[in-house]
Amino acid sequence: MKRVEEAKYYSVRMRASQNIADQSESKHISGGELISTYSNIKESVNILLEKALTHSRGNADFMQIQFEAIQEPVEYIKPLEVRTNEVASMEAGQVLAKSLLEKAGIPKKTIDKVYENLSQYLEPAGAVLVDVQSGERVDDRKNKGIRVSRIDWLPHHFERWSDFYHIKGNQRLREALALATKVSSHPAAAAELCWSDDPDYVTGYVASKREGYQRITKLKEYGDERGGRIFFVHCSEELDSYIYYLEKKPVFIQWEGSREEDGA
Ligand code: WAQ
Ligand code: MG
Repeated sequence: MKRVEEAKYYSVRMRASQNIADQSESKHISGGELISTYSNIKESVNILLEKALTHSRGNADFMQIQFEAIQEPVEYIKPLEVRTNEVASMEAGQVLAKSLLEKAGIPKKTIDKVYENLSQYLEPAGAVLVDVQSGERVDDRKNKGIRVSRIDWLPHHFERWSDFYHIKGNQRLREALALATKVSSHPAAAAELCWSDDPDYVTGYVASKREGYQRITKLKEYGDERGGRIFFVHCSEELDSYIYYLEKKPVFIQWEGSREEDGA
């Protein structure tokens, strides 16, 4: 008898940037990463192309979209619980973010140290890894940071999830919740702090396995192009294997519905 072939998946990634006049550096415009089947590659490339071509950070001078076959076995995980915290101002949002980080187990002195270095941590096109205990940056990726890749929802699972919770299911939440779920699901993960570098999006979040995905409706002012991601990590765990997991391990977010939906 013929053996059933395991589905083959492809990691599809995009990055787009802009040259800054009179400077050798370039400005990060947009990045994106998803998982596709072979027959969906055209559509996946188009989603990423669309994301980068119509970006509030500006028009790109450079864009790269690539796909590669995934060899590693796929992991399936459930999305973090989501809570939306409404705040009246950016200041109130930042106070809440710090208290949620403390609730997630990050020592206050580590949080303070991160906020002292914040402006430099908001520069990379990826995430910055910080040791929970020392508050020091521990990745060596300088102005690039670590880009989490090979992450997506199973087809239709995000739509079902957002319908069920009556949450306006935007593309941004789709991507951010998937990413935060992957990042937090490893033993080395303690918590994540994030807000967008897009000037027109001010909602951010603090995420951890313990406290879930805590959206905060305002973490910066409209028009501000500074944003980023900070992953608080337990350095007692092997850092290299965590970084490998973030960049290379294929993860699908799977949502099968809640117990109530099943009528249980
Ligand atoms: N891996 C690591 N870092 C990333 C990645 C990635 N795949 N994608 C983005 N970043 C970092 C990078 O430094 C960006 O500058 C920064 O995060 C912000 O990325 O309503 O839209 O894609 O619940 O602009 C969160 C709230 C929105 C969503 C976050 O981030 C909601 C957002 P953006
Ligand atoms: Mg962005």
